[in-house]
Amino acid sequence: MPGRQFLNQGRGERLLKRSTTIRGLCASILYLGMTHPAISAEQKFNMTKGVTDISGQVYELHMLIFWICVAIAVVVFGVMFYSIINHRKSKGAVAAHFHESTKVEVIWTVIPIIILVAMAIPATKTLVAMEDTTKSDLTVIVTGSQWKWHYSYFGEDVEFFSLLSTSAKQIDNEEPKGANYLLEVDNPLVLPINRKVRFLLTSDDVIHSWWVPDFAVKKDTIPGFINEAWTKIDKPGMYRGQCAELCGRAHGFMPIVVHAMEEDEYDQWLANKKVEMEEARKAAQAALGNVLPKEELMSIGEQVYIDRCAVCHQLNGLGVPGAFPAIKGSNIATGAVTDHLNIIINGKSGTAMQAFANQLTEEEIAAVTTYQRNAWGNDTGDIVQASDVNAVIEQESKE
Ligand code: HEC
Ligand SMILES: [Cu+2]
Repeated sequence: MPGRQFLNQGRGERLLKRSTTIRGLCASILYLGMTHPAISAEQKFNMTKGVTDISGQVYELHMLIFWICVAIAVVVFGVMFYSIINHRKSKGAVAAHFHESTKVEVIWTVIPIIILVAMAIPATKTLVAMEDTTKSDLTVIVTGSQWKWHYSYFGEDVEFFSLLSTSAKQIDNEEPKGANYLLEVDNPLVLPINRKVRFLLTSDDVIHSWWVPDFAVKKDTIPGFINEAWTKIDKPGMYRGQCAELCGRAHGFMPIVVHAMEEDEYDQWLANKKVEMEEARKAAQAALGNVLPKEELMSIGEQVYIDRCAVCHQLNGLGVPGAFPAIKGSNIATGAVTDHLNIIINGKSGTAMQAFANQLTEEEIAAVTTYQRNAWGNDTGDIVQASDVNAVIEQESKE
């Protein structure tokens, strides 16, 4: 039988030759993978190395395990295709008839165990390092909500919301899309480089996930829970990420932008921000006494509505049936002013209608309420001033 002969004849040499070819093949694939400009330069198809020590470790780990998988695949498929082709029936191959080989069983158990342990050691080391939030230099509380991020600098009295800043026109294909389409915000999170930043992450409504690939940070934000993560950025720059947990209708519209600055630049920014926030507080306080004409309330209100309410209630005030009620013709928006103010100030728990008392100034709430009561044919003629909003808030704090 020629097949049989082939198997026995010079088997050793052939296997040796075969293995050198396989080794050569592995080496050339490895070489290609690491040096080919299309693969190494662009990183277009691979994960990013990022800009932190941890993200570099995660990248190395990913590559290590990738190449182990490639090597295993080459060996396993090599043996498989070799056997299929060379021991085929048309060549007269006859199957060997043997059962149970303790030696083979031990080998195919021990080798994978060694490979798995070899992979688990570096993976565990990196994971433990990623979880170690101790010895941080500053803490930022990150809160997800539908559909924006809120950042609060722990112990610094600085906090703000960060909302998508891509215009509705770009989204509706009425304007050309910018370079950072859907990856740009009004207020980026500002962080210093070279300092360990601890994140405490939570949510106001549903589960979101704060993900910045360049930092290798991706953590769920869960209502009622606080998760932790940390980063230490090496290079100044703008780093972009997204919410990575399907969180409802505008899930794709809550990007993350981190502006990493030199340390002294950051300190200056923080100091300026504190002054700016103090001034905004004073201005809001002063505005409580303002009596604005209807036109001005309507125009401020329209802008607030477009920026903050239209994502749910829609520009035309018709809402989304089954999810978000229409404001046009709504009983609340055409009924008692205090009921209307109440739902905007306090939200409605258990629904996507959030409390806007801490998100908007009294003047903005007054303006948007006036707008909703007079736009789209609601025509109540009502004018709401900041002092009216303040009265409702004060009333509640007394109760
Ligand atoms: C994330 C989605 C979302 C956003 C943003 C939002 N709302 Fe709502 N709103 C809702 C939902 C959901 C309800 C219905 C709550 C319920 O079940 O009663 C609601 C109800 C209302 C109602 C009562 C309507 C009625 O007839 O029941 C008013 C008024 C209102 N919202 C005003 C606003 C204003 C003003 C803003 C912007 C400052 C705003 N909403 C932003 C989701 C949203
Ligand atoms: Cu989200």
